[in-house]
This record gives sequence, C-alpha cells and structure tokens, in this order.
Amino acid sequence: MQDAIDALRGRGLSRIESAATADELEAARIDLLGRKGEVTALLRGLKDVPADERPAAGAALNRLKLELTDAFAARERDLRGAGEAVTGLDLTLPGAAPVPLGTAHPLLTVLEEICDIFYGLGYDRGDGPEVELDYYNFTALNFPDDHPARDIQDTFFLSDKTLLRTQTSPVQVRVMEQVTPPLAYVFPGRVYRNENADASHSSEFFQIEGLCVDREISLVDLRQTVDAFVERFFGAGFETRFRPHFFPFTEPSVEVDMQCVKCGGKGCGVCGQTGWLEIMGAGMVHPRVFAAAGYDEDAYTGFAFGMGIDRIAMLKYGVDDIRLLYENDLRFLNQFRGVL
Ligand code: 2U9
Repeated sequence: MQDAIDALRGRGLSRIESAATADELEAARIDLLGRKGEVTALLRGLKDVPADERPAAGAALNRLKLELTDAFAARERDLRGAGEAVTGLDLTLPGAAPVPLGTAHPLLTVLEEICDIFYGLGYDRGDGPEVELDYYNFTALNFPDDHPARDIQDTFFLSDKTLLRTQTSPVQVRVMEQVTPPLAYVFPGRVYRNENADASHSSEFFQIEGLCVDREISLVDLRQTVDAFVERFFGAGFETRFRPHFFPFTEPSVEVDMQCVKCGGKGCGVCGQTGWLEIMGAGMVHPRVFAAAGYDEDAYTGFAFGMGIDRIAMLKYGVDDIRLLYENDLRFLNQFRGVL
C-alpha cells in the first residue's frame, strides 16, 4: 500500500505541476481527487489492507490527499497570477466588493442639528481652544478664587494658569472681547471634567452654550428661545418650566425642565416618576461678566444658556449609558446608519 501511495504522490504532483491551463488542472483534480479518482480508489482499497497496517496506511493516504489539495491550490494561484500578468492587472481599478461607508457619529449629528435650529433663529457660531487660560474659564466668569470647581478634583489643570476647559463659556468671553452688541452666538464643543466615568458621567463630553446680548434683553426672550428650541428639536406639545438656581456667571439663574420625552409628563422610569426632565441651565448674564469682557453693564443685558449635547442625544434616542457614545462599538453606531 505504501508503495502505491508513494508512486501516486510522484505522479500526482508532477501532473499538477505540468498543468498549463485551468482546464488541465481541473481535469487532473478530477482524475486524482474526484469520486472515481486514484486517491479515492486507494481509500476504497483500505479495507483489503491487513488490520494491523490499516491505521498507518489510512493516515498516509490522508496526508497524500492534503498534499495534493495544497499543490492544486498553489498551482491555481500561479496560473491565475500568470493570466493576470498577460492580460495586465490594473491596481488602480476600484474593487468589485462594495466598500462600507462610514456615517457621522450620532453626537456630531445632534450637535449640528442643534446648531441648525439656532442658525434659524439668527445665531452665529463661535469656536475656541480646548486648552484654556484659568482667566477665561473661571475668573472672567465671576468664579471666586476659592470656588470648588477650581479644585484639581474637578478640573484638569495643565499648569498654574492653563487647564482643559470645563465648559464652552470661555469662548463667549473671547467673542465678547471682539464683538460689539447686538449679538447672538452658539458655542458647541468638547469639554473636560476630572470625574470618574459612570452611566451618566464622562471625563469628556460635548456641550453647547448660547449667548444673546442687546439693550433690553429679558428673561422673557430666554423663555421664548428655550420653547422654540424644544419644539424644533423634540417636537410640539412639550411644556417647559424654569426652576431658580445659582451660577456664578448668571443672575438670576435657572435650571430648565421639559415634560418627559418618554411619558409626556405622566411619570415613568426615565423621569424618575416626576414627569419632568432637566435639559439645560440658563440665566441673565451677570453684570460682572459684562464688565470683565469690557461691556458697559448699565447699557446691555443678555441671556446665556448651556446644555450637555450627550444628555440631549441620550434623551432623544433612548440611550441609557453615556459611555456608549465614546466606545465606538460598531454594533451601537450602526443603529444610527441612515437614521440620523
Ligand atoms: C458667559 C455668560 C454666561 C452659560 C451657562 C449654564 C447655565 C449651564 C451646564 C449645562 C449642563 C453645563 O453641560 S453642563 O454640565 N451649563 O447650566 N451655562 S448658563 O452661561 C454663560 C456663559 C458665558 C459669558
């Protein structure tokens, strides 16, 4: 049996090697490995081999089969390569298989959607550095020297005077230094907080703030702006409410709630049974902030607001863990393909 296997190996390999075309190679494959081929015939003959030699003969036949299969694959590659060399392979042609296209990240889509709503209300857009001076991030915004937000527990300081911005407000001060009122701007961007990540906190997230300054701007203008935004972003029929709050940079300050996007106000798991969801903070710009930016605080008034884009995106699309927005797991991202 072993002699027959060795003889077939020699004959088989040289036949494969000498096949000059794909058709010749296919004919050799049928003759060697086909149902009525030579290897198959030897396999059938195993039953006549003495029982004590049968396992070794079976293993040798299996090795031969694998060797011939590999030789076929190698020869097939050679022949295909030669054919291409003759016909000329154009490596600049696009591949035949469809190339999957990427899509915008849901956070970016929501950011642009919010900006578009404010462009429709006549707002411009301001951008500024993520590495900021302590002055623009805190001092000019009326944070006292001993304010807890200035603690290294809360803010990533890079040096005594520089830090990763904790909000986009410093851009507003920079714009006010350059632009004379009336003005209306939105400031979207990435911000940083020194805190541990959990389902609703991340050490980096996206924010959008707004600023509107003119003579005689009032809290009523803020209310109407908030309502216009909520109606355009979440749809009609959601009430909003202002709750008194405190921020160093606005006076008076408020937190803004809207009726729950899930239950419409009845009370559910998303709104903690209250029927309301907090969507932003806001208020009338503090006169000291105007003074720091070089505005006449007796001549101008203005409102400002800030909201977390992550939070707004999560509420709108029912995402319950902020970390999903930063892990870039395609199983998550692909759900937004063609939807946003
Ligand atoms: C200037 C004057 C006033 C911006 C404001 C908020 C209220 C606010 C938070 C929302 C959720 C930050 O992302 S968050 O954690 N922001 O509540 N921001 S008023 O007020 C300004 C900004 C700049 C010159």
